[in-house]
Parts: sequence; structure tokens; C-alpha cells
Amino acid sequence: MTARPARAADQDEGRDPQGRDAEEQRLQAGFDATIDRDQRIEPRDWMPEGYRRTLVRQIAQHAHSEIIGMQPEGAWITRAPSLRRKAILFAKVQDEAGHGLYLYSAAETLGADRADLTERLVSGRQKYSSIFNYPTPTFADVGVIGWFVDGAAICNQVPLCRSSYGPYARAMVRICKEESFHQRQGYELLLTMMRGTREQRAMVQDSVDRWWWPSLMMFGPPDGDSPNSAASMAWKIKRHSNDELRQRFVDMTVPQAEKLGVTLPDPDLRWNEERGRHDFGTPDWSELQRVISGDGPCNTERVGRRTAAHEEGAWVREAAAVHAAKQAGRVAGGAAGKREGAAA
Ligand code: FAQ
Repeated sequence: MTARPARAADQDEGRDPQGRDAEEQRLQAGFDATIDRDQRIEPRDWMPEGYRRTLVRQIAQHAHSEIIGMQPEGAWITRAPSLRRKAILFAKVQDEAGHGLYLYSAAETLGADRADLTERLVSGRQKYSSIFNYPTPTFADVGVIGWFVDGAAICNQVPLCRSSYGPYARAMVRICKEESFHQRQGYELLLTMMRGTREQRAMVQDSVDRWWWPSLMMFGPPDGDSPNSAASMAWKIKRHSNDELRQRFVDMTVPQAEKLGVTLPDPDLRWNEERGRHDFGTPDWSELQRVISGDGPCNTERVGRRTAAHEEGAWVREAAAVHAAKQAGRVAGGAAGKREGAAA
């Protein structure tokens, strides 16, 4: 693949429009060949503007989801029922912050500015996953988030480890390892609760009833209503369609629910021998649209909390920037001093 910076063609001075078109076609052909060979596009490679825009959109939404996703479970850190559960939850929520940071860094390799992305999140111009707009009234919700939400995240994100954009794919490798641990901790928490009292078992079932359908919605609208899928799949950013991944999640989760002893709240859920997969009911897509457009149960609270955290953290960013500038000055000063010393 020709390693040329984006818009190199525009920067070539004195080139006539036909020459520019030919150059553009050559770069596009190189890009297409890299995608066809299943090789990676790297930050300094030429890429079509639509590819770059789609990646910034998806990676930023993904990063925002990890950061906003700290809130529903984070609310339980102070109330976790034992020191062990508190330590586990602390570690998990901290991992999510780390995932957000890798992903913002991946977006930066495409020219995005982190402060601008945060501004787009708090002003509602960029989305984050619908799932984090649901409340967590009981401790069973911590377990069900691990089981369903991290489980859905794994189904969706393992294929993203083979995404065509190098920095995104590499970030996903580490993220998926951690999500896998998160899913197991959720399931283990629920197994423990199911071995407890009748009230605890009822608490788990209630949580399963509330989170099942929103978890299926995490995979996005049905394929026929997914405007971004065709281009994303042609560019190998997404490797599977929304419906394919939703089906995988259902097939993976049904036997786990049986083992746990809970009922998934879908009367249409059954094994289809012919397809070798489960049939299941249709999520309420109007609910997904409502939640995505800001009218979910906790949208205002989540964005309000994120905005407040951003504002309260301004002094940390300022102090870090001043410190970094001082360090840079010291390093540059030190290097200049060494050069002078060598010259003398
Ligand atoms: N929520 O054309 P498509 C996690 C939007 S991380 C909100 O199908 P696309 C870890 C979509 O953006 C969870 N918006 O779009 C964790 C688009 O809007 P736009 C996040 C949604 O991109 C666990 C429009 O609808 N994971 O859980 C949703 O091809 C526990 C049309 O949709 C990722 O971000 C939704 N559910 O496919 C953290 C994974 N669905 O931008 C804490 C990476 C759709 O055109 C605790 N992302 N939309 O205005 C993806 O795989 C894709 O972006 C999809 C959507 C599959 C989410």
C-alpha cells in the first residue's frame, strides 16, 4: 500500500485537474487493494474521506460508550455488599475508563481532537450506546450488566479485532480480553446470588427481565434499517451485520440462562432445528429510536454527570498541560545544553 498522507493529492502544487484525478484514482486503487488483501490501513496511509469519517464516528461513539458506561455500575461501588465485590467492581469500572482512553487515542490517529469529541458528546451531537441509559436499582444489575452487556460487547467486538483500521483493531484485542473477564465476573456474581435466598433469586430474574431487550438493541437497528452497514462492511470496518451478531448473542446466552436457572423474557424464544439457531421475538425498535434520540430513562442524568465531571476536571487538565509544557521545556533545554556542551 502506498504510504501517503491523506489529501496528499490536493497538496501537489501545479497539477492540472486531470492529473489530480489520476492521482486520486491511483491512491483509491491502492487502498482498495489493501482492503481486498485483508491487510490493515494505518494512520499515515491514504484513505477515502468517507472511510475516515465513518471510523471517527464509530470509534468516538465506542469511546463515549465506555466512559458513560462507567456510571450505571459505578453507582454501586459505595454500596457493594462485600470488600471483595467492591474491589472487583472498582477494577472493572477502571478498566472501562482505560478502554475509553485507548479508543480516544485511536480516534486521534485519524485527526480527531479529543476535546472536540467530548464537546460533541456532551452537546448531544455524538451518540453513545443506548444500553447505558437504563437504571441500576439493584445489585443484581451489576451481575446482569457483566453477563448481558459485556457478553453483547464481546460478540460485537471480537470481530472488530480484525477491523481494517490498524489502531482500532489493535485496541480491540486488549479490550476484548478485559471484557471477557468482565463477563465472567458478572456471571459468577449471578451464580452466587442464585444459590442464595428466594429474594435474591427474584432479584436476578427481575434484572434479567429489565435488561434482556435493551441488550438485544445494543447491536443496532435491523439490517434493513442500518444506513451505515453496507459501507462499513465493504470497507471491512464491520465484519458482520447487526442481525448476525444479535443472533450469535442469543445463541450464546440461552444455554447460560438455562444453567443459571433464569427465564429470558421472550415467549417466542425457541430452538429452530432447521436453522440450527434460536428463533426469537422482535425488540421494540421504537424504544431504541427514543433512547438514541435522548429520551431514555437516564439520558439526562448520564450526560449531566459526564458534563459535571468534565467541568470539575478542568483544573486537572490545565495542571497536566502546564506540567507537560514544563517537562518539554526541560527536555528541550537539556538537549540544547548537551549540544552546547558537546560543541565547546
Ligand atoms: N446505541 O447504521 P447503524 C460496551 C446508531 S461498549 C446508540 O447500524 P453502525 C462496553 C448508530 O450509531 C458498547 N446508537 O450504525 C461496556 C447510527 O447513528 P449515526 C458500545 C446506536 O455504526 C460494557 C444509527 O444508530 N459498543 O458495552 C445503537 O453501522 C459494560 C444507525 O445504526 C460499540 O460502540 C445503539 N445501540 O452500527 C462498558 C461497538 N445502534 O452515527 C461498560 C462499536 C445503532 O449514523 C459496561 N460499534 N446506533 O448517527 C459498532 O459496532 C456499531 O457502531 C454499532 C452500530 C453496531 C453499534
